[in-house]
Amino acid sequence: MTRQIMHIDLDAFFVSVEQVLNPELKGKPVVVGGRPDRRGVVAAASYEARAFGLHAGMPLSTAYRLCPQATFIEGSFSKYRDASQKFMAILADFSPFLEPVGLDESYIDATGFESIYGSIHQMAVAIKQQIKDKLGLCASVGIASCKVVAKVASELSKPDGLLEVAAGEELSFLAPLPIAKLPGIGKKTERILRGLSINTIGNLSITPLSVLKSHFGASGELLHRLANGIDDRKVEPPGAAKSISRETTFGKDTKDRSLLKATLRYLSERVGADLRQRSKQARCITLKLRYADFTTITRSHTLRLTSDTDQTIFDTGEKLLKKALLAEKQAVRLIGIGVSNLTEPSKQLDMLEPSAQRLEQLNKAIDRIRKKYGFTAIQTGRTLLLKDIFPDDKDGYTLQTPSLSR
Ligand code: DCP
Ligand code: CA
Repeated sequence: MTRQIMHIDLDAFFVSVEQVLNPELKGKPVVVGGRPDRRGVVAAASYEARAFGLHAGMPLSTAYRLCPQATFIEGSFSKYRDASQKFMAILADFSPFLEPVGLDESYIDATGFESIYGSIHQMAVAIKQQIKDKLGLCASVGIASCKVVAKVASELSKPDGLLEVAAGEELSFLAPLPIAKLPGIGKKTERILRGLSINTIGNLSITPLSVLKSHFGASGELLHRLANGIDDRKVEPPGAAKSISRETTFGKDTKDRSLLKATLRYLSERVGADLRQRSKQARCITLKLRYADFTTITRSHTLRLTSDTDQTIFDTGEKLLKKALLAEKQAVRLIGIGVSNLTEPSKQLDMLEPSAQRLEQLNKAIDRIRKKYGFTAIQTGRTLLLKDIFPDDKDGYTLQTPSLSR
């Protein structure tokens, strides 16, 4: 099956964050890195500054000589870290299959997401729009069947670009580009390749493997594969999950409290099972609701003591739900529940209480039975209601947004 990999990269990141904070700087040559009379290099240059030849890594003194009218800013990392976290959070709303790279770029494995967004192209448009709306930043997106081609595509599409390389077109897309465009080719590799009259990725793709191996050893093979648009590296979400959530969109917007509660109970059980499988406990529980008019709210509660039981997740979610429903009369389109602020399980005060111990044992027993006989083998009174609404199999109920509701 052909994969659909997306590479998303913010344009002129540090500079763009500064321009959002100080709109007077928009459309002007701006440099983040420091005052021009200081030693140091350009960290980021606006596209207007790049027109004068400025680029990252250039000494500030050279930058000033080429473009004295540019605004030079010291910059502060906390602003960029903050923007980066918000950027990644937006992406995480679109897909859990996310691999952040550095502060301002990320891969998404969007395979199969056509059914949700209409097409991967539309998904990319929606992502760009959210980043623009929520952060005021421009992102460029590349879409292709593998990471390397997606990355080259996003780079080539800049600024504010969107470029899709169709399956089968990888090689013809890469071939005319200069070798420096291939990720992983640094200054030194470029010099050696140019010395061999290998100037384009196409030249590189047809260079015998033996030649590349003799110059670059084992990495010669990787170069050869990447130049041919062959890249089976997976999109790898960062090791430890920071949060676990499940959500689903109803077939029809609803105000039915028992349906809302039953669905919340089911989603809580899925979250709880996942949490226990990862041997984690959560401190923060978040309810998410999207109303008929698409307004989306989240409501969180911080637990006094961390927990991994379905009951605590559901009870907390239910309280948040009750409050939210009192405050808003609209029908509900989507409901979700998540846990965050995850910690390793620890012996807690609560554990000295027999009732808490019983709860923990109960959850363990439920997990064991479900592992053996399937998720719906055990049902609490509340979720039984779902039986008449959703089809179920060994893996649980099939909700409306399958990729998010496992
Ligand atoms: N950065 C840095 N020093 C460098 C390169 C980059 O401090 N030599 C920082 C500043 C950039 C950020 O990392 O804003 C992201 O790097 P990118 O290479 O993605 O460059 P930009 O986002 O600035 O520009 P582009 O639009 O080309 O992605
Ligand atoms: Ca960038």
